[in-house]
Amino acid sequence: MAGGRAGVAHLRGPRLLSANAALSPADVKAALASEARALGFDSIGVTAPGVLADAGRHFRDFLEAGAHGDMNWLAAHPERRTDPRALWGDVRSIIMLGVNYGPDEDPLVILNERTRGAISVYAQGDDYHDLIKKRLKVLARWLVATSSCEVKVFVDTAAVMEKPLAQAAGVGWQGKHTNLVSRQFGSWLFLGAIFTTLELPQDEAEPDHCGSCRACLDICPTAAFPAPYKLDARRCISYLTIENKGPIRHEFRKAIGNRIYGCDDCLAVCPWNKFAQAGHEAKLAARDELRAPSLADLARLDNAAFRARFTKSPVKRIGRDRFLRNVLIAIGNSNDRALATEAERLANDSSPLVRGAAVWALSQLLEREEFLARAAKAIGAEVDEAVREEWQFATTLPEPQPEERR
Ligand code: B12
Ligand code: SF4
Ligand code: SF4
Repeated sequence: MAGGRAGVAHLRGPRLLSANAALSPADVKAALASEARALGFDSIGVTAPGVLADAGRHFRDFLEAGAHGDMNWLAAHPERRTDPRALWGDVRSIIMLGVNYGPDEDPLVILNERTRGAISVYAQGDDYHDLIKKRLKVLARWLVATSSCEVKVFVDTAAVMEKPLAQAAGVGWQGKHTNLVSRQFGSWLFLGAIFTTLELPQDEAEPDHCGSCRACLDICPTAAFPAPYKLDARRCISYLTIENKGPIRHEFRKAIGNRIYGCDDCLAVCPWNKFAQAGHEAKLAARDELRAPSLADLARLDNAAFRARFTKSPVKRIGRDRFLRNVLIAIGNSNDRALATEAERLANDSSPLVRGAAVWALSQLLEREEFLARAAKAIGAEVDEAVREEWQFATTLPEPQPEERR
């Protein structure tokens, strides 16, 4: 997942420990792998900093096409992202690590429960950034103490192309959905990186095992893949529900269904998941209250209740208003007339973002006559231009089919 916080730590070690002076690079690498596994990493591989030539070209094409949308932090410093040596001139080896977060149930089943919200698997437990960063630091300290090198650790938030680096390090391959797929863990690996001044033996890159499969491309609800291996982030529900700060574009609202934070469809459908196992990390495991939360309950969260409910969860990052915007889109897609009461209340919320989404939800749930009467009263009283436009636009929408309503 994406993020904007500083995700880097730099450690400088004491001089070579005499006990380890005789260790060869291959010995250090083997000991590093067992140390990593003891710390709970499920996958590890080593690559060199100069491996991103193709990935760098693709990244620049992605930016030129504007596929990053409003993620300006992703477009900043392309020279660093596409060449780790521009990020840190002393780097000699890159150690890529993976943590399995495989779900213990099929993430697609919840999509049929329209009065409940679907939170993507990665966000149902504690925030992986915190957990993985702590572990990376412990492992990096071990390496510093063992080999008198310098290190920097990264997880997600720095200008590092983690997926192509992990492929070059043999951890998996970038599938047609653009995520890293592992033969052992399927789509469900979080990634982290240790850059070091140490020369370590490199692993072989993992070849592509997608073959003629295109399951992930075909399942995408918003047609976010312009071609295999290419994502237009602006169409991806993960971007729309997490990164996108303003109102969600009308063309995507129906397709979002009940996905209120991220999306797992392309990951979940991958046939390589048949080899996956449920993650073993308790902190990343789904909290019961985040597996299938009721939309009615979520619609009642104020700021304090939102923060309490999502303590330590990645969901907390988007804040209550953006989250309620997502919940209201799901309410609009619920076909449950009873949920119109929640949308009615939120149409008077102090946040224009929430009011605007509530208008759309009402337009989907109320009988047309009732909605038009409600709109006629509300438009004049609304102080925010964007929300007024939501009301006006909603009056032009075709009436939802009555048989679709419960
Ligand atoms: C920006 C970002 C997003 C954006 C954009 C996603 C994207 N695919 O670029 C958004 C918000 C949409 C997003 C969503 C998700 N993200 Co995210 N995200 C990132 C981030 C910060 C940067 C990724 C990046 O550089 N994107 C830019 C594009 C251009 O790079 P790319 O995906 O590698 O693109 C390659 C392909 O397009 C390919 N390519 C392009 N053209 C062509 C042509 C040919 C012929 C070929 C062969 C290849 C090819 O080459 C490009 C370069 O390698 C990384 C962390 C990091 N620092 O790497 C996490 C990361 C990728 N996200 C992650 C996760 C878990 C997710 C979600 C699953 C979360 C969710 N459940 O909602 C979704 C998955 C959506 C998807 N299908 O990708 C994990 C993925 C782990 C893994 N196993 O791969 C990462 C690595 C975070 C982490 N540390 O674990 N994310
Ligand atoms: S995460 Fe969902 S919306 Fe995004 S590309 Fe995958 S299937 Fe499409
Ligand atoms: S679903 Fe098929 S095409 Fe997509 S990543 Fe998995 S194997 Fe590759």
